[in-house]
Amino acid sequence: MRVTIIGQGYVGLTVAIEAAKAGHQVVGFDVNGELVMQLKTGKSHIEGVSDIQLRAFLGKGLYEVSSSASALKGAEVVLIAVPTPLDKDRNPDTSYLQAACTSIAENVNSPALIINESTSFPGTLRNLIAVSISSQSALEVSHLYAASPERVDPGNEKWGQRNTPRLIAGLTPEATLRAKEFYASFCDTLVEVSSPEVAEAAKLFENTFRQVNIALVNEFAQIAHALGISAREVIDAAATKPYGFMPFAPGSGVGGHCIPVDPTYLAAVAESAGVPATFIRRANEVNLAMPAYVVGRVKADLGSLAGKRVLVVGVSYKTNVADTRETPAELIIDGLVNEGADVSWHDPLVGQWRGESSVELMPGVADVAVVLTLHDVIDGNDVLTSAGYVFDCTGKIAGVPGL
Ligand code: SAJ
Repeated sequence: MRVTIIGQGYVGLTVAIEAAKAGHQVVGFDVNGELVMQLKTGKSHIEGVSDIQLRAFLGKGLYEVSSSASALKGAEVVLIAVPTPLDKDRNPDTSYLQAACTSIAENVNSPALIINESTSFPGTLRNLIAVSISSQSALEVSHLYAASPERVDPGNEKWGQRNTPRLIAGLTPEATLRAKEFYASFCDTLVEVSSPEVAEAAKLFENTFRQVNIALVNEFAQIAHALGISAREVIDAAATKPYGFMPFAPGSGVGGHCIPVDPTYLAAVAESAGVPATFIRRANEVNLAMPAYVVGRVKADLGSLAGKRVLVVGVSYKTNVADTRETPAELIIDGLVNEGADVSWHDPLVGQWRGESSVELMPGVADVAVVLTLHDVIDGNDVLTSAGYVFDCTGKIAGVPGL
């Protein structure tokens, strides 16, 4: 089938390649002209899609990419895989979804199956996407609508599109059927749920579950430190319980495009329905306060940080990825600078960030090293020799203070 995917980020490009592998004629549409030019040259920008794969499907004519919405014309299936971030006030920002609906309304002039993969609040497909497209469509075109929230974990070598169970529900039985037929071509396990709202809510709940448990372990880490107990040893001890427990690790905060964001979509829709989401909001606050806690712990150990050379090790939001979205490193570096420290950072996966370059990990390069993310390529011993004092948020460097 002719499949057009709106958004060629870590979700859209991943699904595009999987659909091309299944023999679909895939067109990727992205408003980012630079990204489109890069993809046209066969250069991937995400873990999990290699340049070789990209070039192979470009060469076979099974994948093409465009920055023009006219690429949507003639699509039989349109997948929406655009960002659903928070705005500057940390409220849900559905502007990318709205833009995608306008592109569809203006270009998809024959009946198509419209599937939303972007994470959003329950009711988005029914009350935002379907309404927006039909109200903007010049012609009376009756599309089918379904929701199937993305479950892409870039770089995860165990769970990919084929073996990760996929939730599916359409606004009509025919839409559900057509969506299942489409995904069956590259997903082994399809889980039909009773409505798109269930699928949308499940995605938010999956990640809110993760966020509140991370907040719990972050709060516990502060309690354990105050009691002079190793939080990680306690967590490991609790994890010996073979049932009813799932370990999480304390960290410098919660970054990425999912965990800091999705729970706020759930809280917002709860409050719009008149139900307070105090627990979810509080968990967000605990995680957002971790950068200040980390700076406070370093300052408590060293006294004034004024004039100290501080090296932050690992600025991406999690191990072995180069993504810096919502990374706690930003608040931690700003907090250290506010204390008068002379801050530099080392992250071989990121390289360039906020107009600065990663510095080399050299012996004695700093007075203080604060480890936020320890990629596999970073040797903990090199961190130990880089500074006289090391504070480790990852639990991977023995014998130094940390979380
Ligand atoms: N984090 C902790 N402690 C933990 C786990 C994570 O502090 O115990 C922090 C990480 O350092 C990071 C943030 O939370 O800053 C998010 O980490 P994550 O492991 O949840 O990674 P993400 O954001 O890539 O989450 C994605 C999600 N996948 C989808 O939404 C499809 C999430 O549901 C997955 O569980 C997660 O990947 C995964 O397991 O890799």
